[in-house]
Amino acid sequence: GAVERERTLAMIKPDGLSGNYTEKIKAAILDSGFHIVKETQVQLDAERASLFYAEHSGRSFFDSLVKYITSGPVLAMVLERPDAIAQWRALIGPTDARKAKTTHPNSIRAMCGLDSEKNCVHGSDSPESAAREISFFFGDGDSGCFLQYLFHNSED
Ligand code: DGI
Repeated sequence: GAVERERTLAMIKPDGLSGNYTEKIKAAILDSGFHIVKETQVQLDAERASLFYAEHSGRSFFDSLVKYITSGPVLAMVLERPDAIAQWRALIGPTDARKAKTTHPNSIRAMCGLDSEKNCVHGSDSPESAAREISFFFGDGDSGCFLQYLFHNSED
């Protein structure tokens, strides 16, 4: 029978974008059988970044993480294929890009990441976080919190 398709949220972080890795990363995505269903390039501010990484608030690296992720634009993408969440996590490799370079040399983080913070890409880690993170960037229809936020602010 047909394997059920699944969606995940991928994000190219500021160092990935500024290092001109976007085309290489997209080629790896398509070569691995994902479809890029939606994409949007946005500049997060500290408030939005803190919401996105809310589960890490209180960690020692939280302020540094927010600073990094707001240091330039990010490219958020909805990827689709069977088992997309696990397959995208496998393709990006471990959180620490230094480890990725030794244990997962063909991973995206090995290609363009630097360390455990500047690791150039994000991937949802569960169906629940995929749903939340897709909604964060793209909303349900026109009701995405990010779009609403932009719209709201543009009216001020
Ligand atoms: O899902 P991952 O991105 O692989 O990793 P995660 O959910 O544990 O952490 C989310 C992000 O937080 C990660 O991409 C970079 C940052 N981070 C995680 N662990 C550390 C970290 N940043 C620093 N500076 N040090 C850490 O130990």
